[in-house]
Amino acid sequence: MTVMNRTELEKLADHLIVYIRKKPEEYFDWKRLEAKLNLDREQLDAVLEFAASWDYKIRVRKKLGVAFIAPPDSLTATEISHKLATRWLGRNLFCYQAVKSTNDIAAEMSEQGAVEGTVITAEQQTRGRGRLGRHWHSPTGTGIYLSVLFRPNLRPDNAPGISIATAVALADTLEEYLPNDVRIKWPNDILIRGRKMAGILTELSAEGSRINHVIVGIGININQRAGGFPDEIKTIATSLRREVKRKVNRVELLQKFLKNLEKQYERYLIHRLEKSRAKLRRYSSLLGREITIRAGKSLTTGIARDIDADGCLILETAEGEVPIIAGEVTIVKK
Ligand code: BTX
Repeated sequence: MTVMNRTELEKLADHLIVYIRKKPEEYFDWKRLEAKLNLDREQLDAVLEFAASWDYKIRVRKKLGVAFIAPPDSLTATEISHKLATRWLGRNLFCYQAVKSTNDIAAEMSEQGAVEGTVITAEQQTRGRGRLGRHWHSPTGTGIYLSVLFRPNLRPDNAPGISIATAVALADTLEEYLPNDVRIKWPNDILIRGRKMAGILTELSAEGSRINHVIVGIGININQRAGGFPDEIKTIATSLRREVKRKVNRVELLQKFLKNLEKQYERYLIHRLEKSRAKLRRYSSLLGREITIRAGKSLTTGIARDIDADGCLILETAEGEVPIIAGEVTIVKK
């Protein structure tokens, strides 16, 4: 028998799973599988062992053959690609167990020429980042941490709007699980009943008036239990599981999100946020409220009135209406 290397095993295990999952719980006999994958029995055993290491539930019977029982709740390329309904987003997909930050990997891949729509996911981040160097708590197996590489033919000042378009795609996705409770806290947080369930970190690389890439990093708390957050964030964070009171399939949610994101991004390239403004108003947690926005050292206070087609928050100040492109928002307490 020829010994297979890891890449070959990975490819064959992927083929095997795609093939047997077409008829769950039905046995595929050994001869059929050997012929399908062009392997001898010993090689087939090695492939099965490899597939089992991905936590698939596969039943193996000496006399009957092999049956697919259930997929794991893990973010593997095989799982995410199976039934992924996007045309281009996430078709170049890399799934890791543990990384420092998926945004860093996306930046490295961008340097090496990765295509637009490349997606990086991880089960865990050891140095997940928020904005301004803040930490993003990214424990293993419970959240979704991903980065998407975009190469839009836009001006750099159009990049922040991509972050808002992403927030709309994410809010649309979460709304399926939590009708009426999803809010976007401009520009980059998703809140459920006042607590943060997801955050978006957008990083831009540009030369002059040309965008080289926009990397959008998204962290979503999915299956953390109510008491599963560290002390620093336990009063401000929430997870989908905590809100819907059941475990949620992360792969399914991610597939829906990627589909929504593809749509929102394509729409943004043509119309900016013009066609999403009604939605943005409905999702916004800030409109009508008195807020202060910090951008670098400058502070602006006023009433949040609207979000324009470029994603700017329109603030009504003592000097009139001012569009603000980015910043940290605090709500002024009365
Ligand atoms: P942010 O700066 O708005 O939020 C960071 C703040 O949110 C922290 O200071 C903390 O108070 C709170 N926080 C930290 N972790 C969590 C959490 N899991 N749930 C709720 N609140 C939390 C938001 O930045 C942008 C986060 C983007 C994260 C993604 S994950 C994939 C990609 N890779 C990467 O390194 N970052 C992005």
